[in-house]
Amino acid sequence: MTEPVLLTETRAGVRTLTFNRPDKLNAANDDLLLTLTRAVTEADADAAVRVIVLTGAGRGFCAGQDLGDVSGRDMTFTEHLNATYNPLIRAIRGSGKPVISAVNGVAAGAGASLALAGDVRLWAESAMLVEVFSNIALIPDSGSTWFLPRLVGYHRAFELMALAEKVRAADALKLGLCEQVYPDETFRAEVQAYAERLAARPANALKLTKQALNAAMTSSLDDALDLEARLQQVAGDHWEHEEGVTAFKEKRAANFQSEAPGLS
Ligand code: T3D
Repeated sequence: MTEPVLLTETRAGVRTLTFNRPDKLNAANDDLLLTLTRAVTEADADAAVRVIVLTGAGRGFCAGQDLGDVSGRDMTFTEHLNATYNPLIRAIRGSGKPVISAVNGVAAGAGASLALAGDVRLWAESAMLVEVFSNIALIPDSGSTWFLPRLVGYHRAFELMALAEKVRAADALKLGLCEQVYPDETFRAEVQAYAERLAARPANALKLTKQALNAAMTSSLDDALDLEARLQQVAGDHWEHEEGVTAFKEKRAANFQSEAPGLS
């Protein structure tokens, strides 16, 4: 029996999607890309899921496009990106739920883009990111040209891309490519614990926060202020807000886990 390209597990509101082609450091073939995009979209629509985690099986996170899968392909590069990687990156960034890129090992090429695409990036100590595209004379894709300069500035991004320099965990933390680095031995448990902390937060408020932040990445201050004012009304009208204020007054922890009737 052939192994599934993607493993799915849900625990305590956390849906973990594990790329499962470990012999190739989880290099992406079309099956993985399309299955993953579907899985992110399904997780987004599933009320039982509050946080989505993307990670890799074995020692790699994702080595980018499976280079064994390209020759004889019946699509141009543009068609292929528009049919596979781009819908995936849009599904991740457009999800109303926090997405964690849990980078357990090497993240190369489009795998580096996936490592950067999460709302939260958690790395194992042995993880490494490489914008490897120029080694095969391609340009960075799957959002890397958008994510990386916003994190490290144009010039550092260009250098990392042009020289395909490897960024290891300690440097990634300094450069702002990840939020936390955990020991390899405890990495998966730490990711689950972090994800459960996020899952306990107010889901509607986080969805709106993500919407506002994503819009602000490309908007003027004026537009950001207008959008905040609109979305704050949506947050303020939601039961989560009432629960948060009541809990504060009653000096207890807020419970944002209820049925969440207003969530859509
Ligand atoms: O639409 C389009 O097609 C355009 C989209 C492009 C998106 C992209 O991602 S382009 C970039 C494609 N990715 C690469 O070029 C990365 C190639 N891999 C590497 O440079 C290195 O493998 C790594 C730096 C990622 C890791 O190096 P290392 O030394 O830790 O591992 P390794 O020994 O090179 O790899 C282990 C195995 O994984 C090996 O197989 P083997 O020899 O044990 O049978 C290797 O061939 C395989 N592997 C690694 N990356 C890929 C791969 N197999 C197929 N495709 C890969 N991308």
